[in-house]
Amino acid sequence: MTDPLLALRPWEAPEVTSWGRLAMNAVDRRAGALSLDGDWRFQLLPVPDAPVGGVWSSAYVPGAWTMQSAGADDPPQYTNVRMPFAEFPPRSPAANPTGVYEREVDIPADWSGRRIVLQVGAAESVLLVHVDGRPVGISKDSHLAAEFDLSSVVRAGERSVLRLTVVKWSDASHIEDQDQWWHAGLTRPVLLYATDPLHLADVDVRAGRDGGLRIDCRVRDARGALPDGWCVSAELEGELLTQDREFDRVNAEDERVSDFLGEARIRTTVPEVRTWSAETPELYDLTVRLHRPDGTVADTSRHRVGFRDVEIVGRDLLLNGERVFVRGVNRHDFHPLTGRTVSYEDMRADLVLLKRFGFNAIRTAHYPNDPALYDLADELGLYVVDEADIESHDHAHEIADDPRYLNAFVDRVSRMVLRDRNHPSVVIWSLGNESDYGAHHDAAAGWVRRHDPTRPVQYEGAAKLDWAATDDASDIACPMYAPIEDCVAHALSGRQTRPLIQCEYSHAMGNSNGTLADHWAAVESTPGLQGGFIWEFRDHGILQRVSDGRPAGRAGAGLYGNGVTAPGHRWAYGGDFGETIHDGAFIADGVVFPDRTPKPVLYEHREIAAPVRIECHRHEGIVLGNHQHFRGLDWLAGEWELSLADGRVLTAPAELPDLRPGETAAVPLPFEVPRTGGETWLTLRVRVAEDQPWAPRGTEVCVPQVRLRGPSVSWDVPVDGVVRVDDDGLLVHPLLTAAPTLSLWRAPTDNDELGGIAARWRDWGLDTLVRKVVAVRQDGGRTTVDAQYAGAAGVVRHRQTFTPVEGGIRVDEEAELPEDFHDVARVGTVFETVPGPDLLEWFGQGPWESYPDRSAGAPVGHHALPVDELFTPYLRPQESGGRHGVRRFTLSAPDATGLTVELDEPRQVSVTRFRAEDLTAAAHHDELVPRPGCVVHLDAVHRGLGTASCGPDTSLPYRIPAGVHRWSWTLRVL
Ligand code: IPT
Repeated sequence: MTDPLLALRPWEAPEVTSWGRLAMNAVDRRAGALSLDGDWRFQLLPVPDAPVGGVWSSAYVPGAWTMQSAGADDPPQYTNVRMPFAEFPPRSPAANPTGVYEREVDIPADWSGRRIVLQVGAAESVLLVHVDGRPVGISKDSHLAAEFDLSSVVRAGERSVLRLTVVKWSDASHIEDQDQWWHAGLTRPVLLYATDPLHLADVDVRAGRDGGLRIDCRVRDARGALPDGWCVSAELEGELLTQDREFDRVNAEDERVSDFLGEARIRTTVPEVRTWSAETPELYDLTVRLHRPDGTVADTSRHRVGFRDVEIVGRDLLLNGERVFVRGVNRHDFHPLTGRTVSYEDMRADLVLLKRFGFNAIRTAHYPNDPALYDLADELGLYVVDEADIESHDHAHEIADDPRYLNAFVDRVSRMVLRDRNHPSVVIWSLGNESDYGAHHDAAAGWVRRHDPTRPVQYEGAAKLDWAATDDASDIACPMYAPIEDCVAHALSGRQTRPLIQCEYSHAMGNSNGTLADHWAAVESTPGLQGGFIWEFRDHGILQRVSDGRPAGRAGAGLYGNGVTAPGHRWAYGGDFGETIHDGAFIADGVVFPDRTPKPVLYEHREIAAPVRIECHRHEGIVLGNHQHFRGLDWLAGEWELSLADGRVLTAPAELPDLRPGETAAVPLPFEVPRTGGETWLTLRVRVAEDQPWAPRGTEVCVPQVRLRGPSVSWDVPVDGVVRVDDDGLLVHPLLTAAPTLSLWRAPTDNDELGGIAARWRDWGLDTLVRKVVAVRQDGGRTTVDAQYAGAAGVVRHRQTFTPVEGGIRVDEEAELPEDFHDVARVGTVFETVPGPDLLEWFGQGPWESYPDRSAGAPVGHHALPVDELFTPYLRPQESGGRHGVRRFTLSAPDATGLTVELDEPRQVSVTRFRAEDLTAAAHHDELVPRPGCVVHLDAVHRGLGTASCGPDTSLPYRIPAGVHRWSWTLRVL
């Protein structure tokens, strides 16, 4: 006999979103639940209706089988927009891996007479539930839990066989076409719980900044009509609130309420309430109890309540009446060992890191994240844009108005709202991502607006048609990757009708995020702009064993740290599991590496978001400002640091003034600024003064800096000496294995490649320039070498003049780029040193990597790092390791031999073990072989990074014009 669930063929029936599934609710069921996590019997079938009966292996729950040995025949696959199969919606491919999970469950004897519920945390993408061979239910919606009432199919004290069948591809896959790895399995915990037949069916808590608290409960009795005399009580921080005994009257007077549905309402006002915000995540413990007519407790639900208001006034989004800046990031549930399954500890670590780097908001791109994430956001203080699991990208237009999918859209949005509405962190509902705009969105927005008028709703696809519209499915204009100039123009146009907060901006793929500081300068100075969400949090590199190409697995062998993998492993991206349809390294576009090592951009972001800033005013001296929205500065401590060019560094404790948000004050410096010592910088190191939930005391929060004095020019006086060049006009020097030559090329960044810029450079022949010496002249001690560098697009003239100076050689360089070379990667010098030097010390910006358009977070100072730690191991090797604004540097070996270079002006410098061609040739970090010496670049100019892999290219001020470029440097032996 055909199984009725299979007979429905629910994997090709978009109208079927569930069967036998309980309504979503926000009742907390963790206490007393029976976890079913662990190893389950497992079979991977080729198609959903293949007979079960082969050999069982085992699979771990929660987990995706694509990441486990049981799923060796069905590895992960990465596609962005395109579907991994050719079938049109609602069809799925004939080959459709289907995982059958099975295990025995012993139903506790003391559950007799109780209502027994199965909760499946997440199943990707269609779930069929059977108990002892009997059909129980169906669910879709891969990132929300599904609950089924098992009371009639299991018996307390007896053993049952629970089978969860998960079909990988379905009609639902077409609306789960997010830019991420395709996985399949039971990716969140599975549990069983029991309640009294008389139970809380839902609890809805609303708490405002005026202390107003509103609790609405739905009550049901599984036996039928509700008994007379039940009531609900609530306890806030140990204090009992009014019990609602009004239900009978409500039932009697309100014809809409039947004997079968009880509604209890509790209203109170908490005096002198401590309000919740991302800066002040004040939470109150709330326990809601349902009492039987005899007063005993039938059901309990615990919540943590944050009192806060979200509202849109005019074109501003206000949190507790304040126009807050949204410093957000897009976050997927991702882990390099387990794929879509994330642990509480991992989520906490994600959020703690975000807080430490100045973020205050998360968009749960592009589906409701694991439930624990919202608890953590409440507790640590992060605003959440909660996004429904809808992205129909590849077939967006067909689906947005296909009536067969209407139910699925409303189902997914409403279930998310019903799950998450009690979280103070959730401030905005999002209808999904990249799904065109159709009637389904209006239907879903209508449901949300009616059901939860306390929060705005947003949908990028609706608002993009006209940012100034007032009648679509979005209360916020939330574009993606809009040039900041367009946002400013809109805010100044007089047409702005609603907040403008980019749902995605500044694409963090590889070495990227150029002009973040310029972007924020515009946001902070333009009323109407409030920020946005960087794309994205984490590189989705899966830890892969190179030997057999399989995911390394849960145990974590092969993790190393600092962003790189242990030998024999690599970070896999699209194509690395043998997929023929894939989108390569586009999956690696986070501000942290797969192992959560911060990328340099995070320091940039931290500084841009600094709660404390300093300025140097001619009359007032140093002025300090509190740039928070809600807090004073008492949770912070400071230390002044004065860096002089002559190498002196003075430090002194800083007294942070008592400033309210938005206030500034002049502050005295606790030391005299020396009159000598050259260029002088004042840095305020700001640290956490008392332990915060996200940072122990002493954690650095920001390092604002001002320049107190400019450089005093000291340039070398020529002395008699000898400079040797060979027949090709190349400098001969005992410490250099490759003489200084002109460099116009860099190993293309992901932005350079995907933005088409590298292709242009290759067309011009920048990567294969041929050098030819034209003339070598001696003039006194001075040697001038004229050379030409020929590429397909023309010839670059280059002159080097070598002058012996006290203890070394001064090199003056000049390059003339013809008009056709108007936008190159860099204009500068490259040379290579002998093996030995392994430490770089420099006076300039640092200590982390910085580039011309990403240098706001790297203060000027005296920095030192081992050469091997200067390089940033972006997943696909590319230009990296640069330091901006370098005035001089020393490269030394352990025996103190080495060289020092003094630059004429602050310049872009990089010291690595790799030539640009080494980086260009490698696809993964593990393929790189470090050279024994150092490859040193000194650039007169270096093209900014921009964000062209998705979004605007490097902005004009950071591009390199044609014409003449001049730079000078002095090389000395230590
Ligand atoms: C945008 C997507 O929303 C996001 O999921 C991701 O793919 C991002 O781009 C790029 O990494 S959509 C893009 C077509 C603008």
